[in-house]
Amino acid sequence: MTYLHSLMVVALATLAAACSRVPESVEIHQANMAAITTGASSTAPDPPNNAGPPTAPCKGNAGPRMVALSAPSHVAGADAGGLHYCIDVTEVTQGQYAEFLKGTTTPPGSEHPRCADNRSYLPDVGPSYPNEPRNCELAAWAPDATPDKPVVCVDWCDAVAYCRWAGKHLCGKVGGGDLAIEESDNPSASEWYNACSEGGTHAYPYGDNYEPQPCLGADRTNLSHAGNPTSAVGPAGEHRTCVGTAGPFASLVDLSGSVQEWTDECTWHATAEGGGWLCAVRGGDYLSDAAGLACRLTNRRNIGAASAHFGFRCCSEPR
Ligand SMILES: [Ca+2]
Repeated sequence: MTYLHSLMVVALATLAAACSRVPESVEIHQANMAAITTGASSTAPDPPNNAGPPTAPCKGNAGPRMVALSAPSHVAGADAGGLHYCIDVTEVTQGQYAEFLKGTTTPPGSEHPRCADNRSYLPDVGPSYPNEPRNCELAAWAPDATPDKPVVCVDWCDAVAYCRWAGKHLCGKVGGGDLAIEESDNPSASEWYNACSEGGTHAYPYGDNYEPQPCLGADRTNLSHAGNPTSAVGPAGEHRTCVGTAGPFASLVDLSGSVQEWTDECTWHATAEGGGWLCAVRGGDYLSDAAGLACRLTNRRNIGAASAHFGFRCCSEPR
């Protein structure tokens, strides 16, 4: 009996030890899954700017994590707390855009009344032919090799379609809808400008005066990637110095620099041929100078333009 009893004690102790390890192993498994899901390696320096539950306080079901912001109200009699909305903490990545390409059921051309000419959501990459000019090298779109890099070479309509698919909208007017481009530097009106300028209080996300290091512009590119500037743009959200100064603004990365960002801030441009829509691409990119990297609007392009310098992020409403 004594021997059997001892055996049972040992067996129970072993069982208890095994049980106590179960939660630990589940935790490790979940951590691994998170790393796989986000494309992060175990040695990556704090990737969660683009990871985790995508939209906890915000509408949306795909894409970068979001934070909720308030925009100042300059309208007499309006709520002193301003209007609230949500914005992606990083530019949309190639991996996220690839999910959209697989999942969307909206035919190109039907995503927005301005986009009837859009024939494809694919980034505009590949070799150029006389009747089929391309704007970007093949390497600019490599969702399997570089899933965490910002998607580029997408036009305004592609960006609109992605944000709609994700349950969000291309950043535009605070309170909803598109914004007249003339209002694009009004923090009470522009979701993107309010986010970049911290409610209109800064010229750059990090302060009033340009600095070469916090954000990825020409100065930082030349310092870190001399001779090979096209390799300068790394994973979205890696420039943890390129953020706002306080509160949720301090979670927003790369509004200045990295890649320029399409917004729903457009104007009709009449020409002899009939005209077209020009839309804002904001914040400058990895080759921009101090002026181009500012939060105020400095660039606008044809709605169908795609470039290795142009990406985007989305906005949405609080849940
Ligand atoms: Ca940017």
